[in-house]
Parts: sequence; C-alpha cells; structure tokens
Amino acid sequence: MRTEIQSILNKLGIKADNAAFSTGSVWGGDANAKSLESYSPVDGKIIASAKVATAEDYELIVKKSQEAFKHWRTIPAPKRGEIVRQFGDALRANKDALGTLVSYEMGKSLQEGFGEVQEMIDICDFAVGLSRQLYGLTMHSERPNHRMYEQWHPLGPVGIISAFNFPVAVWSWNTALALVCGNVCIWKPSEKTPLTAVSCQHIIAQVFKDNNIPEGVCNLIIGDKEVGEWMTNDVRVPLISATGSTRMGKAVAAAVGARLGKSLLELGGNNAIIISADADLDMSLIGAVFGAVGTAGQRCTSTRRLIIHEDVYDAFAAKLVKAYGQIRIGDPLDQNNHVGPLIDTDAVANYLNSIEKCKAEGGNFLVEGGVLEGADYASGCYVRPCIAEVENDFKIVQHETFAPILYLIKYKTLDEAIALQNGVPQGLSSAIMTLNLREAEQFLSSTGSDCGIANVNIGTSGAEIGGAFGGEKETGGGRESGSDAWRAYMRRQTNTINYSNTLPLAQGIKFDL
Ligand code: UN1
Repeated sequence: MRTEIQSILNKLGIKADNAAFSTGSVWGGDANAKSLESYSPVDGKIIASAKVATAEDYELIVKKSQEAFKHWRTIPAPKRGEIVRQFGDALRANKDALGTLVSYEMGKSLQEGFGEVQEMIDICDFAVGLSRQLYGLTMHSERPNHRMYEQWHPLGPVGIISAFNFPVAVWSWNTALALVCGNVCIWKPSEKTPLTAVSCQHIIAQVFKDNNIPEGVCNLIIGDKEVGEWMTNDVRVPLISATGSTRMGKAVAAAVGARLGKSLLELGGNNAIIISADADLDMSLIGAVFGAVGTAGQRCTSTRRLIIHEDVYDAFAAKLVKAYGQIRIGDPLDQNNHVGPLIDTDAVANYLNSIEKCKAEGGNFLVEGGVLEGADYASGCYVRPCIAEVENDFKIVQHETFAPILYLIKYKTLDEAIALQNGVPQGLSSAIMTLNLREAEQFLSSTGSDCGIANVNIGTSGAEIGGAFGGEKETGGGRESGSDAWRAYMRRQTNTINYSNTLPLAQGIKFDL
C-alpha cells in the first residue's frame, strides 16, 4: 500500500478495518466469516480486507438500532442537528484524508474526491438548518372550536444501500437527513468500497461518543447482495434508500413493496445535453467534456448523449475531438490527470463490450476507445474516453453503460431534440445549452424534459445538494438531498383536536344517544 494511504488510515484511526459491522464504537463480526477485499483500481493493490456480516451480525445490528431509536427520537430535532453539525466539522477536519482515500479506493480524481467530501459537509450544513424546519401544515377544521394540523415523526431504522461511484457522499445525504428527522441508520456500502465506509463510520462514531449518545444510531454492515436482501425483506426497516443500477432497484422495489415498506430509489441515468444552434459552444464544451469523462463516466449523472443541432454539429464535434486529444488519463491522485481508472476489470470488460455492440449497430467512432497499457496502468482499469456517432434508438444507446462513452446524435428542430432526449427508459438529468430564451423555457416546460433534473447552460452532472436529487422512469422516482426530500424519511400524522364541550361529527352526520 502507498505510504500516504497508510498514514491517512492512521489519521482516521482505522484499526478494525477487517470487521463486518459496527454499531458505533464497537466493531465486530465472525472471525471465520468470508472476507471481502478492497482493491484500488489506481494500482490494483489490495488496500484492506473486511469480513462479511453473518445473519447473526445482522440481527444484532437491527436490535441495536431499534434500541437506539427509542432514545434518539426523543432528543429534540435541533439537538440532533447539533450532532450533525459536529459531524460536518469532523468532515471538514478530515476532508483531505477522506477525499484522498475516496480517490484511491474508488479511482475518481483527487479534485472529485475532495468535491465528494465537500458534498457531505454541505448536506450536514443543510440538515442543521433543516432540524429547525421540519414543518407541517395547519388546516381549518370544519367543526367549531377544533384545530387540525399535521406533524412529522421519524420512521425508525433507515436502510441505506449505496453504490461505489459516490462511496461516501450518497450515504451522508441519507444519513444527515435521516438523523435530524429522528431516525437511526443501517448502512450497507458497496462491496467495492468498504474502506471509505469504515472511515466514515469511525468519524461519525467518534462524534456520537463525544456527545455520550449510546451506540446503535449509525450502523455499518459490510457484505454482499445477501445483506441487502436481509434489509429489503425486513419489516423492522421501514425505509430502504437504495442507489445503484435499475436492475438492483427493481429487485429492491419488489421486495420492499411486497411488505408495503417505503423505498427511495436513485437508479440509472442516460443523461443528454442538447446543444442548440444558439449555444455558446465554448461553454458547452466544458459542460459536455466534464459531464462525459468526469469520474470516468461513472456518475449516474454522467453525460452519455449529446444531441446537437445540425448547423453546429460539425463544428462542435471537431471541438470535442480536439478536447479529447488533450485529456490526461492516469493516476487520479496526480492532479495533472483529468481521468482516473474505472472501478475494476469487470467494468473495463463492460466498456469494451459496449463499444463492440455500438460498432455492430453501426456506430461511427470519432475518438476510438481502448484500454491503456504499460507500467502506469498496471491495474488494467484505465480506459480511453471515446466518442461515437449513433442513432438514439440503438439498443446500446438506450442502455446505461457506466463508462466514458459519449454518443453524438444530430437534430433539426427543438421538438425533435426534446423527443430524443426523452426517448430513453431513464429520466435522471438533462440539459440544454442555448442563449435563446424561448428554447430554454420550452425545454423546461411540461412538454420539455421528462427528467428529475433539467438544466440550462450547465451540464448534466455536478448537482448542488440544495435541490432534490433524483429522477423519473427507470431512475426510480426517489428524491434525496435538498428541498423537501426530508419528507421521505418521516411519517406524516394528521391531528384534529376538539376543544369544545360537544362532539360534533364531520360531514354534519347526526348521531345522538
Ligand atoms: C451519483 O452519481 O450517484 O450531481 C450522484 C452529481 C453529484 C452526485 C452524483 N452531485 O453529479
């Protein structure tokens, strides 16, 4: 392991990185359970190994969390917010260390690793304010001397299933909101990024300990698909918030739906930017290239398609090809590089397979893909971002490939462009680049983009935490992070109070004894 990473682990106080679960300060697991290894895609080395949780471990976690919930929900929301504020401060103190570890374990550029931790800090700040704003409405009762209002109560243990691509930020979006709402959390991180999860658990557990909060409020459980299935099938976990592929989300929705639980799904995207004839092409270039190659195309918000007006198509395609020639691929911890590796060699195989399929369907590659070879790329996970001219209805274009493959599609009219943009099964993020007000407003209207996120003169990725994050159709319909996404983490209760000295019935019904 690199020495800088070892010193980061020391700084984060990680000693028990082989444990299968943590309820706070206590780490545990069956020593004979099978291990899960965390490989860095940066150099292919094993960074750590973690035990996989057993069914007994899981039981213990759920029981602890139920116990902790009884106490946590009684702490006033602003006091819970104060603890989240301290968590945000702990993240500030550890931003460099955690951001570097994210970059090393997941492979995103160091800048994006720091950005990910910044998102965590931002959501903590948001949640602190929110802890004084968990508003319900008041209504006028139809009966005299009656008062009607609604209030929001916590749900209980919230199951958080997160993906490798944002190994820590998406957990924190869920956790910060769930905590101020009075819930406790059980986190199953991606099996590809257990070490960053262990680090976060160390950081947050210390905050709880410093505040004398009994353990079990934030729990970590490491494991594979089976652990996720225990959670999704468990009536004791009223809400499952899951981030990942559409295939995974359908399984989660079916299992949680079968027990009438709540699920919050943030699944695949197939995000497009429309580049209008009235676009600022230089600005569009930055949005398109960052959107397509940032995080090596492994964001759910990554730009996968560019829908370009025929009048600017050739000029913009030429700019793109030139820009792709300048992209530096390599060690993401070296800030001179723009693009790091894919998460693992399976992802590389998937990338190559998608390129083959695209060619078989008639895709014309303006920038060829391929796997980089040589000592600097020994992990076998470094690939070239590529660009192909395609038709929107190619099967491969309809599918989300989690890799830096950018598809170009030509259009004539804005109606056609919007139909193309909407003409995929997914509905997460979308954008239009235009200086034409009419075009921008049409794109944002009810006949425009069908996505959860629709931007003007901004790319598809890099959303701020203040807005609700998520999308429609196969993206799953969930909303996390800002705006009123907190409501998903609470149950609503309507209260009607009679302070009169009679008991009138609603709807004017007479019932005299
Ligand atoms: C994800 O890829 O799952 O909007 C989350 C963005 C980031 C979050 C992405 N703020 O690109």
